[in-house]
Amino acid sequence: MPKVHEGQLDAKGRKFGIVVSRFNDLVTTRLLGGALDCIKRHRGDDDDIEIAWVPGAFELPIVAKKLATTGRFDVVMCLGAIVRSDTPHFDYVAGESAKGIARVGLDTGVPVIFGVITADTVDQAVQRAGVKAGNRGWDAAMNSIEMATLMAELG
Ligand code: INI
Repeated sequence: MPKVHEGQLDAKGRKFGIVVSRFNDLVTTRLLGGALDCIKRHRGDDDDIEIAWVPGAFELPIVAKKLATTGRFDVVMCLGAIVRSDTPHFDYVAGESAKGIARVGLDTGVPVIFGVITADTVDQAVQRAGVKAGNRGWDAAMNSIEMATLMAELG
């Protein structure tokens, strides 16, 4: 029989670092609300959660790295909302944010979850933040719980 490893959806005792961006905060505060609700509904504790606010999605990776290297967290979650405009700015912010977040996880060994919405319009982003199309913050928290428990199991 193969030995199978998988995470459990139990947040009890797990430590969460959350980095959340102020840009488009109409959306990001809803992502944060969804994430906190999800952690609590899976037996997580408020005292095991730390939240750091950054100006925009571009700044998520550096603060994620700062949190990941403290050794205080089992997982770090990045929450943001990047909305397309008619300039190439969106592509730079979205690209660097995604690349940076991926790199922090690989460089530190602490799982870093990409809870960043990219959307064509604010309306579309709001829909993915608890209105019509689920809440990506809740999803990011589920992924965080799964990764925190999987990494612990792997030792
Ligand atoms: N930051 C976002 O989080 N979302 C956006 O949609 C966005 N747009 O479109 O400009 C955005 N820009 C700010 C950027 O993340 C940095 O905070 C800024 O450039 C300072 O470094």
